[in-house]
Amino acid sequence: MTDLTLWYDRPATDWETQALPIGNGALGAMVFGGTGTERLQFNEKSLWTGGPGSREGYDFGDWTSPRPGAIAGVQEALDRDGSMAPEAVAAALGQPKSGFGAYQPFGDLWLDLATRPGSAAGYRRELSLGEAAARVTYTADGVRHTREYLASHPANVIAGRVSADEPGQVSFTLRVSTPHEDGRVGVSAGRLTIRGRLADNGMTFEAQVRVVTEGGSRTDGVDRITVTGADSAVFVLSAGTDYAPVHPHYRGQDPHAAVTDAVDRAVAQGYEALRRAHQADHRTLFDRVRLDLGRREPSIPTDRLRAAYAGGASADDRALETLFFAYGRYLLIASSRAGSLPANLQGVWNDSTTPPWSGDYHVNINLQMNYWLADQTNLAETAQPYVDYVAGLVRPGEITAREMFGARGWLVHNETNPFGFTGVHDWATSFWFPEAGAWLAQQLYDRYRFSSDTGYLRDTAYPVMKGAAEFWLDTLRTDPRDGTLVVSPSYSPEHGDFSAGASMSQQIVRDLFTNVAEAADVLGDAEFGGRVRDALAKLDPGLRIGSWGQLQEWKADRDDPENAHRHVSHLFALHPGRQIAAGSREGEAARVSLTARGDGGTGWSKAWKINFWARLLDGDHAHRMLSEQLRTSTLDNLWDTHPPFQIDGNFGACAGMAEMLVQSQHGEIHVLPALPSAWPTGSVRGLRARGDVTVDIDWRDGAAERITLHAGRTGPITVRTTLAGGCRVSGGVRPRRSGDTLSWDAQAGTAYTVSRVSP
Ligand code: FUC
Repeated sequence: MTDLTLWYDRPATDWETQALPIGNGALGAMVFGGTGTERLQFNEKSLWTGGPGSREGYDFGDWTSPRPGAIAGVQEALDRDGSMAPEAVAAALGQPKSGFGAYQPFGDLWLDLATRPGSAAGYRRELSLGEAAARVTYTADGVRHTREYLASHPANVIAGRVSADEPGQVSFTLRVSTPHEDGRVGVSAGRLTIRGRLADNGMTFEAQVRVVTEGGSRTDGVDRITVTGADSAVFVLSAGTDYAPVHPHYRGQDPHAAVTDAVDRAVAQGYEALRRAHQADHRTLFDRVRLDLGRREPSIPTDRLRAAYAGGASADDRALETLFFAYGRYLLIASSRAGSLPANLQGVWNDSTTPPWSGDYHVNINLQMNYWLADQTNLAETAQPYVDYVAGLVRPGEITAREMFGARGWLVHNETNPFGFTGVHDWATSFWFPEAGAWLAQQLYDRYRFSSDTGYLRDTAYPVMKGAAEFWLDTLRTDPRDGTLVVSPSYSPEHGDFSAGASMSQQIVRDLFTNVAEAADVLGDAEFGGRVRDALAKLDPGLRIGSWGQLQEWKADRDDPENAHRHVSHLFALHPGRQIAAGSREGEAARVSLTARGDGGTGWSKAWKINFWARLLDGDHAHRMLSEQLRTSTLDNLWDTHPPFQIDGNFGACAGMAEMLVQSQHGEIHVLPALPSAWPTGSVRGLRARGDVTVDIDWRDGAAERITLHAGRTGPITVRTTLAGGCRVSGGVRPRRSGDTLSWDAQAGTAYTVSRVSP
């Protein structure tokens, strides 16, 4: 089975650019596929330094001593002078990070193989996205060797099977290493255990590996297990820590019992049953969406496919784009499943004790981007860790709101960790971003817009959204320039000076208030809905058009048309917000700003620009950004690179490709809103639209031929499509037509097919 498979004709030597990722949300591994020594570098997502108990002392980023009047002082200076240098604001409001910590690698699992050096031929290393399995095969001295690895979510293990096409040919020594000085290894009865406590914060970690053989013999060493002359062998690994997502201590049970249980159950189940259950679980999610851009199976390995990619008309270019789309969904399934932390800057994969940006949760774009694809590409379940995590920020965020701002509600600033870090640090251009909480809450509401699940809205999303709104109701300030309500101090992420009322700040708060008001209507919270609407009426919407026709980044017109900064924050209202529609005055201004920023940027920046251009209904420019990302910000293993590797770009690009095919942010389902000329003919199955609708599309020569809408609930549906003029709709409905739109009242559980009527 080679469909949707990354494959290579040699082993990986480099972790970041070549090794292949498998994962089950909590556990992840990078497979190298060596022939002399095999390496699986592995992770467990809660293994973090920092937090409570950290040697440096942990303060949640909250001010260690009160600073009465500090924020007011900055606000007054901004009212007086209009702007302030980030360094000056950081000196007044920042504080050095203490005990923030970093995501840690767990260890490496090694298989020292008996293959004679230089003897391997016919080598293939692959990652099947459909099966969620990594494989290595080669022939040595006339024997075909095969290894397969998978990371099972239902069993919570990483498992591998080592086999050969002749009996008695499987021999290797399995050992484990860890970068953590107090990790101790022990072996007994075919079970290798590694256990310790992180020196920084005392977090307990444990991993176990059990080895089971068919034929041959197994020998336990002091710190390794040797298999000799077996027909095949299976290993099963599980790992855990005593982390718990509970404020304020963030510690729970010792991992020993759960790890032992997972490993023993998996061994008892047997590899075939484990594999079947894993694939059933994976396919339930992965198979919901299928994209066909007219691809053919490429005959060259994936690294060469990527190197040859030109963003042109070749079948290989379409194949790479299709693979990249599927890979985004695969990576989310592999790095974000219920019961664990959300995908961090590297998903779940990390080989460094000092990863870039601590491998943390950056919340001025990155964590949000990780989840843009979840609902759109029919993977709603994978966002559960995000929902739980954001809800878990409320408690510490309330303390930060009270102590720092004297406000009700909650907030989080620019970056956070698994230990409720909701306060500040002192890096001048990124320490201050109290809007992050509102932005995180936006996605909780959007999840409701996709699912129409009122129970979820009431019990989960609304309390978080309301708390975020309470914070802003208490802290917005009347702008002496024009009497509107503004955020102050306000900072457009990582760019320019501090001021009052930067566009992104205003747009995020407006989006939050709009969502809270809508939700309050649904849930009957009239009093709070009314308060929010009053504030909304006075709020500066952050949508000013400036002297060169641009959407202003700040309230004062100071945009530099030559500036190509990677953050394009002032276009929040275009995407992921919904306050700007293509074709409006603001939409045109957004286009001017985006054009000026250019097609460059880091990996995630390019991914965001795919989404922006798709929302501006410019499919060719969206595709040009996808091409830029594939040509210049994608590694041989198809990981996005900032540089270095950062997974947000994989997720953001996948979401952007979905935005090119279906949009639904403005109350109607827009089919093929931004189809590029490079994709003249194709089909997609299973994309989701807001209002609980699943969408299938076939298109030919750049136009839709057939659209099927699967209604999940009873209620009105409006579809915008070029088919509207000459089509028939199945399902016994007579749609109302208006220009390019068709509307009807849908019944839950019914599929409606819109198809072209030949003239
Ligand atoms: C934001 C970006 C950087 C980087 C970091 C992890 O701060 O501005 O480019 O992606 O997050």
